[in-house]
Amino acid sequence: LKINRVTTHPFDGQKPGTSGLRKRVTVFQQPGYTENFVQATFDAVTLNVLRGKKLVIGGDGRFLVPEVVQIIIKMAAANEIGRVIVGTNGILSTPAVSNLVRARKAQGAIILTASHNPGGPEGDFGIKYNVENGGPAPEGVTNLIYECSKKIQSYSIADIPNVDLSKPAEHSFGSGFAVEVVDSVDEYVTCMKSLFDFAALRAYCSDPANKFSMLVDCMHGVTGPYATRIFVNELGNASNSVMNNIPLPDFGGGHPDPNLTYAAALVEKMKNSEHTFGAASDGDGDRNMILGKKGFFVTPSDSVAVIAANFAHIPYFKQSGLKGLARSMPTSAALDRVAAKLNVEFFEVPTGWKFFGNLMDASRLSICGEESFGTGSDHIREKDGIWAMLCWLSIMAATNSSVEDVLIKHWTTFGRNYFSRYDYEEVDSDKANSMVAHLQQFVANPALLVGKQFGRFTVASVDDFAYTDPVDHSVSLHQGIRIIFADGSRIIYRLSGTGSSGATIRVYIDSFETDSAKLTMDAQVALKPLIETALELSKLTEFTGRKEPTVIT
Ligand code: VG1
Ligand code: CO
Repeated sequence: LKINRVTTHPFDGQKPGTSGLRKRVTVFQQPGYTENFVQATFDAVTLNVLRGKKLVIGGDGRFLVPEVVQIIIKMAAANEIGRVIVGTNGILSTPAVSNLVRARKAQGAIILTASHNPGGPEGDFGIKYNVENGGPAPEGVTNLIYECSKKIQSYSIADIPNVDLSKPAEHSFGSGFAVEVVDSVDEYVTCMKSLFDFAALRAYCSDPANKFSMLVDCMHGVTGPYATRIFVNELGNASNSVMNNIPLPDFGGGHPDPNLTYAAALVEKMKNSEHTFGAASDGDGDRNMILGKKGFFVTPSDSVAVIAANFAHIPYFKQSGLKGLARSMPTSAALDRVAAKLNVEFFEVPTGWKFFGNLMDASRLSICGEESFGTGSDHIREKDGIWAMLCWLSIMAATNSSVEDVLIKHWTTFGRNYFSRYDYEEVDSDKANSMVAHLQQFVANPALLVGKQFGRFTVASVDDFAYTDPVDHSVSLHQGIRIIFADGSRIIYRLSGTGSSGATIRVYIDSFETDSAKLTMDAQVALKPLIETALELSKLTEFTGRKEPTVIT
């Protein structure tokens, strides 16, 4: 192989955030920018981990994926990686990548996605490194990548032609380097079949007596081929059960984020039809939204709690048992109550899927979730949208209940955590930081708030969430400011780590209700007093000039 060593200079800000490096496409298009970050990644991990070994590459089909896959293949060859496993046309969902790493015993993966952020020439792009367990690289690795990016002087790239990724095939380049193009969907379907009873699901979906019909919105993201294969071909649902199922480089101009705002088209269709189950997934297929008849909305915090409470209806957990449960800190405390009832270990981790991996590897965690439409389990090391939909189908089939019935039964048993998140996007960074500084005074001096009464809520504690990993004992500080009330209700403030410009402020409200007369209120109505308190205490409007959030979920 002829290797070219190309002289380069460091770019500022190649620091991976909550989920990899995410920037505007135009930033990645600067000459050398993408190559630098890929080389920094290889510099951080190649010598001890990847040399002569296997690397999985896959992207969500967004603009720039085809070009960047070819660059990474050539750089992998130059950096002495032995084998690259890549999906057809460079396409793999994030959960499919995680599964492939594990199924094929690869040593790492590079995922090309900016998840739910818009794509296209004016949109976002991203590069994320995953490690041997199939999960996002822990902070120790991402910090090392950043350090390498600051010192880089050259990158290495092999002089080989572009590889034909249009169909599964093996391409050998001599000197120990090969590229294996695999079907994007096959291996993932095999995994799902090992977790769920497809025959029982097929029987449920197709029995007219159940009046079952589903609608899944793939939002022109990567899940189209996966959802079509599983829900239509395998489970026998009508071919129009899956919408927007052709992955497009710009997601059809949309914002592939499965929530009530951006998946409004699905919500409308559910309201105006008799579909009994609705779902949507994001650009890279790790997020999901679950809806019932007429668009009945299941919050992600409730979804993970319901799946955990009904674990025995899912063959994989029925066999392996439930090892433990976990949620990210801002996620509502609905899951906590399930863990207490089932008497299993429970963990509260910082935002971002990478914090669940160690617990799963240590066999202490089975099911986990985040309020940001992320649900998953230890079958892989990423959250998994299609898996969550299959869990819901399994629960509906086993209990012969509607989505709404499942939820109401859950709230009646456990009480209900009303939950909402307010996002203020593209806020001037200085303004966002002054608001955080203002809130920090309550952390420094909790006596300013503790004992104070806001309506029916009394402040019990104020802190800045810190986490010590129970497995490797690594410490993550400043993960969000929490105001916790005596009944367990909470207000949380944190800045996003996935935005591509300016700052995004997230305000999370979690309010616990046990009064059986108040279990089916509109969440915004139920939460109004606490939301007003959150805005008042943070002086958000004063600091940022924003009167309304950009998105409410
Ligand atoms: C957001 C969510 C977080 C999620 C992350 C990645 O991060 O809040 O829960 O893990 O996105 O999601 P932040 O730092 O912006 O709040 V995604 O689907 O990459 O895949
Ligand atoms: Co995603």
